[in-house]
Amino acid sequence: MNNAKQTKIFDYKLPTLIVGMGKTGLSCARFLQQKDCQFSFADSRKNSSLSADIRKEFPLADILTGDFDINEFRRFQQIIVSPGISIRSGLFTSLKEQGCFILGDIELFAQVVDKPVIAITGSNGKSTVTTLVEKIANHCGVKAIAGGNLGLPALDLLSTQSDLYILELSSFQLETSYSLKTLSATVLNVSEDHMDRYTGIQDYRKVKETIYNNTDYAIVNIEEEIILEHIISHVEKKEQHYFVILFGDHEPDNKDYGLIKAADHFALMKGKHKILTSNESKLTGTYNYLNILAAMALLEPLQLDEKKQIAAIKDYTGLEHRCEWVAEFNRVQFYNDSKGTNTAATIAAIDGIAATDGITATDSFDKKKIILIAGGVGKDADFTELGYVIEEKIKFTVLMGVDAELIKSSAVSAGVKDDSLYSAASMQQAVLKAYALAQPGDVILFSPACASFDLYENYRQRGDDFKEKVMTLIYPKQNREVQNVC
Ligand code: UMA
Repeated sequence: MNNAKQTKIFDYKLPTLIVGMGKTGLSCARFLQQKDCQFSFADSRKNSSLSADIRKEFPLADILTGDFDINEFRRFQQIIVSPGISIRSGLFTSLKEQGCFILGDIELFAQVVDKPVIAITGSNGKSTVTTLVEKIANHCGVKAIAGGNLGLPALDLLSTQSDLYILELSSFQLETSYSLKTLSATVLNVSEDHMDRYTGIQDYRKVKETIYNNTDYAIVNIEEEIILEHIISHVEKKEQHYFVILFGDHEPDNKDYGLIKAADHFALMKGKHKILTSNESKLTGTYNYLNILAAMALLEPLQLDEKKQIAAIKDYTGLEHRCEWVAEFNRVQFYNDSKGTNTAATIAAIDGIAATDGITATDSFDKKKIILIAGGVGKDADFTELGYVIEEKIKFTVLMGVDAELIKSSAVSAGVKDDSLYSAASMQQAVLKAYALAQPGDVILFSPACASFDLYENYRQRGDDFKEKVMTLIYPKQNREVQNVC
């Protein structure tokens, strides 16, 4: 658990090891260099994408490549570990036992930041909420900048001299943060993800919950019952002194945020006060309305002008790679949800797409208009629920990537007929096959429910590839890959 009392103060005079030569490693190195702190690098891969840039920028820094070696690591009393590397391995556990300070970039950030921080975690929607909070704050005249897991490393934000920092935090980053003090913080939701790094969902949830440890305002999703129980218990036992604001798909009490369903829309409410209606926002899907409520709750301590907040919300179009509309071709719509890297995200995307089309869930599901392209690295996830959703709501499914077979067998076990399941060896094949199966009025949704690392550097590259293949379909190039889809 995060605990300010246990935190060690980072000592810039001690030689430090930076593990991981990616974005985080680079930002830590730049930060330490400004502080005249000596550092070395370690990376278990010989050629990571940024390593060449790092070698160029820090030609004198020692670089340890190849398998991590405890004897080499032992020379350092401080080790900054990038989020993609688990600190639960025997190597880091024993270094910790030997007194080594193991931390992440967020801990370094926490020890120097002198402006308010809003922190957001959750299995899904965290990038949407993070960028929405940033947009609202700026629109209301607060100089705010967002980063962290979102893409711009936290330490890089400091040079912007902002008045408010908004951090999207992954569970990996929370594991190596101990003293982050926040103005407000939230766990948006918890569903199975990264099960290759955790012993189960309880373990994963426990790490996510540490985001509340040192916050003034705990913004809690009322549907996350286990977290809510813990929060109430901390308040009752006076272990924590935060204000608690709830948000959720419910009629809210006075200080809380909720949704009230009307005939063809939702009212987004703060207590009895209607903030706006769902059809005034460009975002669709209940999960997105909850994201808006969470963003407003997170900003509540700043007491911003409500009219300006609403104007910013109305103007917010959502994120690239997150249920992003790509094109319409012969009355077939294409959506890119490459950021849907777990089953809950993909299920939410399927529901959201139905709402986007202005068709009710029942209509859409009876007629089954959605053709899903999914697959990639499953991260040891259980695809059972996705199988049922495919059976109930998806017309055809095209699967690709290393764990395509796992999704296929879950779908078959849920009762999906074999002849509605297809496999593709590449994105181009997947797009061509999905389009070949589509009728006018259908929607092709690329929402992989998996990570991208089998075929791509990251979800952005994967989403860009999907969009490029859709564009090639619409505006054909001469050398089109030969179709070979089974
Ligand atoms: N590496 C090793 N050994 C390993 C694994 C990785 O040496 O076993 C090295 C790689 O060779 C590479 C470096 O570590 O040189 C990469 O470090 P990293 O994986 O921590 O990635 P960064 O480039 O530092 O990016 C990280 C986050 N990545 C991960 O958490 C996996 C980025 O989140 C984040 O945007 C960035 O810091 C800035 O804060 C990405 C992500 O996929 C988007 N996050 C996961 C998610 O959203 O589900 C958690």
